[in-house]
Amino acid sequence: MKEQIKKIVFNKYFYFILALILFWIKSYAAFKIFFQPDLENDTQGFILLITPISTALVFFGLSLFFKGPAHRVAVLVIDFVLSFILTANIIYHRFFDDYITIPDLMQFKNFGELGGSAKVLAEPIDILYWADFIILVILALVLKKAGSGSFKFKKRFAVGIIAAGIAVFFVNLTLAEEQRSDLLTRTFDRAKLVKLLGLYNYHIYDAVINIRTSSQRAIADSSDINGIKNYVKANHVKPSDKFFGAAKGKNVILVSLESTQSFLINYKLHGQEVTPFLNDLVSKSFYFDNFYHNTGQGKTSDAEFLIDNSIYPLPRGAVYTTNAQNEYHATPEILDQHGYTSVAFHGNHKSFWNRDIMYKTLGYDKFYPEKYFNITEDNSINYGLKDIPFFKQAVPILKKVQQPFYAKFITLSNHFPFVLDPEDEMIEPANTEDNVVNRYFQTARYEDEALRIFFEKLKESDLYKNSVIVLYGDHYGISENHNEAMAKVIGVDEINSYHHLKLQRVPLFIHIPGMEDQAKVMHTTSGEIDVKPTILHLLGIQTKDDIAFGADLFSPERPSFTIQRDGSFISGKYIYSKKDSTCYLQKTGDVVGNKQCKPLENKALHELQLSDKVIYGDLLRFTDR
Ligand code: GP9
Ligand code: MN
Repeated sequence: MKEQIKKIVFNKYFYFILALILFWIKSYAAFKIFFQPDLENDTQGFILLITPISTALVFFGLSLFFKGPAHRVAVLVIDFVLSFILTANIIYHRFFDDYITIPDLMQFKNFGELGGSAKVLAEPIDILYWADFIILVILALVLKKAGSGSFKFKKRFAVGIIAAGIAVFFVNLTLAEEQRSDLLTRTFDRAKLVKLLGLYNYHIYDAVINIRTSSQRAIADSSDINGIKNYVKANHVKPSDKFFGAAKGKNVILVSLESTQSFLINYKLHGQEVTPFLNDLVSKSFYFDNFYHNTGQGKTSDAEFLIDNSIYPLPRGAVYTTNAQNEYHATPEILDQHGYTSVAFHGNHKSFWNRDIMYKTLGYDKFYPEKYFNITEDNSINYGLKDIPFFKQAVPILKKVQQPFYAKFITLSNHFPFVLDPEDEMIEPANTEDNVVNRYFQTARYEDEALRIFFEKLKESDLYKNSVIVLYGDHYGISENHNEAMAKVIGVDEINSYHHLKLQRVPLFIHIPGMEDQAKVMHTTSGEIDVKPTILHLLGIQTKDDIAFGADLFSPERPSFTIQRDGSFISGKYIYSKKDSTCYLQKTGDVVGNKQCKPLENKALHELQLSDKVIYGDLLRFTDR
């Protein structure tokens, strides 16, 4: 018996296989016991089981290129590094409820500080995450003492093991993409990335993104900003005399209306209004009915980026995740110089869209994500806290924020797939063939009710009359996949690219208590890109030296024009679809020769290129404050 055990232990493959198995068990246990990601289905459970395997095969596979005892040393080094990464994340997660990112590591200027807090946060149980390493060290010493001789592995075997690891990774990736399409291009949430790719693959991904971002940054230099400055200056429009400073010193309350498109406003379903509160608000506000989103893959976060910076988000990926270390000159930072406090509220996890990090970069003083709210099974659905309890719980916090403030509220309930609990249904679903579209009206109706309650709560204190309230739809809610039903909804035979672009309109309300008598529906063609200079001008802050691509919505000089992230554009006269290269008359939808759209098409492309250059090159670091 003893001989048999000895034979197994002395087998040259034994140490390697043991390391693999122990590492796998440990990594899986760490997730099950410590990180506890919320698994929505069996596939996600299966993904969790296989993610450590790809890492183990690829990394431990490298040790197979070493001969004899050196192979065991290589296994130990690899296991040490992987265990270190795991424990570091566990300790970090204990405090931050998040995973480590590379820029995060860079921020700890001296490692002493890091070591200090790690000591406080480490717990005795963490030693268990080193159990495999300890076993492997002991075994290596025993084997050494027993004089296990020299051996080597076939190169083919080593390569085969690494290839198998890569194959498992691709299986993992395919399953992950099935769970969440565009996971890698759009990034979303670290918690989601780790859940679907595993901790180690996530770190590799994070490293690749960071290397790409910093190399783009490295090739830029200070002269690159000059052309952009000139362009922006040439396009700057003077603020309107009437509105400049009209809301000086007031608080700004910004509400991001999830997936809310303009066609909902004044729409009647089964003879009922879908958005009765907003419809009424139209008559008390400056309401922009030709206002478009300019977002790309970063959706809500792209909209937030546009609103605060008046710079376009990126053609692929979410600027909130790829370029959160850049220098910006966002509204919160500018308002800080005028004595404002900036805060943001959102009933979802803080790392979604990398908000926790990006908000600091943009100059928000405080972020109130999920953990500041009382969220239960009953008051949450889909992505998080329902809009009504969200506003109800947020207003008391807002009341304590030092005034004047710039406060952003990000709603959630009207999010795909538009699900509601029965008690929140306030209108019957629509009756198209498409249930997504049918339910959309119901979640929008619920959101409208939440806004009514929000205003009611604000009116209970002085906050209401001391604030300017800006409500904007963040991006479309109904994608092209639902064109058939949407054709019925908007009453056309078929949705062509003209209708599609018109459907990219989202509502914008600028509600200034005390100025209701001047309420007006404004028809200027515009977009999220224009909000920053508009707000700053209302507060009486000049923007002529700002690198901003938008133009004040109240300025009589502003051109009626806005761009879509794919290079399509909408102007007072034309609509151009980049996708099928068609030029339409804006008012009628009649197709006209492409020549007529060409000059503005070129302008749109040029403007997008300049804007992208600002972000890729991190060019705002070369401007003065
Ligand atoms: C998530 C929420 C939704 O926190 O903002 O983001 P979206 O999917 O609309 O971009
Ligand atoms: Mn959104």
